[in-house]
Parts: sequence; structure tokens; C-alpha cells
Amino acid sequence: MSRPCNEAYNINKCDGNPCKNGGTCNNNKVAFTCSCAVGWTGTFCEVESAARCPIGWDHHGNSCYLFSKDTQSWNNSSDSCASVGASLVAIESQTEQTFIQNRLRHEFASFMWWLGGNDQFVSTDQTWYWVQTEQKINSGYTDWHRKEPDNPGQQHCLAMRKDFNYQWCDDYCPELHAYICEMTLGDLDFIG
Ligand SMILES: [Ca+2]
Ligand SMILES: [Ca+2]
Repeated sequence: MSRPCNEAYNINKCDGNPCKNGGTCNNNKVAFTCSCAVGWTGTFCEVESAARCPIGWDHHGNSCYLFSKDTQSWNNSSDSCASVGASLVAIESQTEQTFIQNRLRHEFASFMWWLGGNDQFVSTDQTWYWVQTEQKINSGYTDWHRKEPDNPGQQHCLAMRKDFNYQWCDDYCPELHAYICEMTLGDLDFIG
């Protein structure tokens, strides 16, 4: 857009809203500025920006991850993730599993980490589901350790273990472990 240099100060620079993609125009005396919606940047919010994860969260693919060293039961871990607009992680590809394995390799806070799988979540027939997506775990990507799950009917919650090279296992849900929250970048506007 062109702005003539003799433009009067009392003209509302925001007329016609020059800010694109849901941006809000702020009318100043000499110019306007755009406050851009999440995911947009540039003078007119015309440039798509990489959405950013909250401070303390790791970015991978289209998600942000919180590796919480706070040890909790599975239920409390799940609630903690929900309280920040996330959920316990659903690992749905080798790429995602590898990212988490590499991230935990240098993390000594906990021997085990809770994941967002549970076999009593949808039904009590010991079918494993991701709570985040409500998809059957064993219908998609899995990385169970070869000896796991080894306690059907007793261990209803999904975890990963350091001595299994962070492959998956079932465990007793009240056990206290560190946990991993995941939120997708599309959910970020919920937390501002
Ligand atoms: Ca995921
Ligand atoms: Ca087990």
C-alpha cells in the first residue's frame, strides 16, 4: 500500500484495516502498527511465522513437548498436562519416538516417564488407547519393549523406561514417574 507523505495526522491509518490474516490495527499519529494473530508476522501480518512453543517446551514437528521432571501418578500427570492445555504425549511415529529417545538420553531426572496411553480409558477390555487422540495404540505405530506389556489386567498405564532404551512398557498407574506433555501448535492460541 502507498502512504502519501503529506497525509494529515488526523487520518485514521487503520481505515479499511491494512492488517491481514486476523491482525488488529493500532492507529498511531504517524503510522499504524499491526498486532498479528498467532502464526503471522510482518508489517501487515502478511508473513506466515513459525508458531513458537511456550518457554521451557521443546519444539518438534507440529507439537510442543514438556519434559516434566516432577514425579506424579499417571492420573496426576495427565491432569497436570491438561491444566496447561496439553495432554500426555501420544507417540505416533518413529520420528516422534526418536526425538523423545534422544531428548531423554541426556535427562537423568527419572528412570521412567509416563506417556499418554491407558488400557482402561475407553473400555475395560485391556485395549490400549492414546488419551490425546482416542486412537487404538496397537492399530498404529508402536515401540513396545519385547517383554511388554507384561501385566495385563494390573498395569493399565503406558510408560517408557531408561533401561529399555525408552521403549514402552505397561506400569502400575499410581507409580510416581516423570511425564511428557504434548500440545500441537494449532492448540497454542488457547494459552496465548
Ligand atoms: Ca504426538
Ligand atoms: Ca510392565
